[in-house]
Order: sequence, then structure tokens, then C-alpha cells
Amino acid sequence: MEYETLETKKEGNLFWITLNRPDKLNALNSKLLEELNRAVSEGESDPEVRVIIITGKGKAFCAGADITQFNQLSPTDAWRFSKRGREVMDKIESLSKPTIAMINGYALGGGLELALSCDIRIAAEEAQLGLPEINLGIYPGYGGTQRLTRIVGKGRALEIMMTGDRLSGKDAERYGLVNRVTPLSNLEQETRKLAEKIARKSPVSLALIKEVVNKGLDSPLASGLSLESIGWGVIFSTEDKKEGVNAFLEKREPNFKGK
Ligand code: CO8
Repeated sequence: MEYETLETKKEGNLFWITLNRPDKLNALNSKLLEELNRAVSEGESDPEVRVIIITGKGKAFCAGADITQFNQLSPTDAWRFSKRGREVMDKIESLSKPTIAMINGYALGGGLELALSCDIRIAAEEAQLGLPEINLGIYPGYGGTQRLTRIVGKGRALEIMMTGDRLSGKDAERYGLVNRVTPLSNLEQETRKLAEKIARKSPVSLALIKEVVNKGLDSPLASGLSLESIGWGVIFSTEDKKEGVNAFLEKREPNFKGK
């Protein structure tokens, strides 16, 4: 597919999406947001793709929503703009395939919110992460108030939103905001290694893990636990379950097909 503001690349079972407005630090304008929406659908619908990686070109992962659009927005436009961005982030979070945000540099505002909608975040030590909307007299509008709080806890989330301060990659790891950090020079290699490891697992198990974890987080514990048990019924009907158990018994590596 053709894109103007991002690049996609298929590498075996991995699908890379690279935001590509480096001179504007990959700020999310409407075009980029819509292309991102299309690109994740492309990865989701390709049966060969098992893991989707989102990153940015240049010195930023993404510096947030495009501030130059803000002065033209009426309050109704701002609501629509926020709602549309949130729909795209919700879609990324609920994809059936695992997603990794490879945070190569600035991940600010809507850029951090994009990373928060991915399943796993791996960041460069040199990256800077934050929600600086407070400094613009606004506040996060692409799901950050909710997702950041669920990931790092209320106290830390409020501090990040109320100060607008940027965290280094290392501090973000300490806060539990990113899963792991690595020097920028190793970031791509580490991300690929992690993505390839996940890509060898059963796609059905991966999809069910995501569904049960995400839906469970929005439900009382008893409902989440019940969903987990129901999923067990589903997983026992799959070819991948037979393959995984037989591979163990036959002392060989499994070859999961996603069926
Ligand atoms: N929007 C538009 N342009 C941007 C953005 C942005 N978010 N960030 C950087 N740019 C542009 C700069 O204007 C500059 O363009 P130009 O060369 O034409 O002047 C270019 O990118 C390079 O940036 P800098 O020269 O500023 O680079 P520095 O290395 O000096 O600084 C910073 C890097 C610290 C990242 C700095 O650019 C900065 O503070 N950027 C803004 C970060 C920010 O505040 N992000 C939050 C935006 S608000 C948001 O994301 C809300 C999400 C919910 C929206 C809901 C819809 C209404």
C-alpha cells in the first residue's frame, strides 16, 4: 500500500510501521493518523504477519499531536479530533496480533499515548517520554489519562501529567512505563529479537491472552477469571494446542500455524 507519512516493511512474520515526518518529529497530523489506521489494518489482515512494531524515523518516536493544527480547531473539532485519535489508539490496543512500540527518541503527548496503546514498550536509554500537554494549557486526549494510570499507577501517572516533565528511558523503565531499555545502538536488534521470539508462539494463544487481559482489566475479577476459563475451552479446540503438547511429548520445537 502507498503511504505519504509513514513507511511499512514486512520482514518474515514481522510488520514494521515507521512514522515518517522526521522534520516535524513525527507529529500526528490528520493524514498520519489516518495512514496509521490503514497501516495497522494492513498488518492485522495479512496472515503472514504475527507481530506489529511501531517506531519513528529520526530523533523522535512521535512528539505528539500536531500542535500547528490546534488554533484552527473549534471545541467541537477538538472533541472530534480527540475521539478519532482515541478510536485509532483503541483499535491498536485491540488488534488480535501483538504490538511493540520501539521508542527510539521523543515519545511525548499523543506520541506516548500511541506507545501506551501497544502491548509492549521497548525504549532507547536516550529516549524522552512524557505528557507535556499541561504546558499547553490542555491535557492528554488520546487515552493517556486512563492508560498511563493503569500502567504505572495513579500517583506516578498524576505526577507525569501534572508536571509535564520528561522521563529518560531509564526512569521510564523504573516507573514500569516501558518494559525494558537498551542503548539506542542496540534498540532495533533487541526489538527484533523480542518480536521474533513472540512470533514463534501460537497466534491463537497470543490473541486470547490479549483479549482476556484487556477485557479482564475492564471487568470485576470474577468476570475476568470466568473469561479466562471460557478461553480455555476455545484453546483446547485448536491445532496449535495439539502441536504444542505433541512437540513437548516428542521433545521437539513446536511449529505453530495459528489454527
Ligand atoms: N506538533 C507540531 N510540530 C512539532 C511538534 C508537535 N507536537 N513537536 C515538534 N514539532 C516541530 C517543531 O515545531 C519544529 O518544526 P520547525 O522546524 O518547522 O520549527 C520541528 O518539529 C523540530 O522540533 P524542535 O525544533 O522543537 O526540536 P527540539 O529538539 O528543539 O525540541 C521537543 C524537541 C522538546 C520535542 C519540542 O519539539 C517540543 O516540545 N515539541 C512539542 C511536544 C508536545 O508538547 N507534545 C504534545 C502535543 S499535544 C498532544 O499530543 C495532545 C494529544 C491529544 C490530542 C487531542 C486532539 C485535540
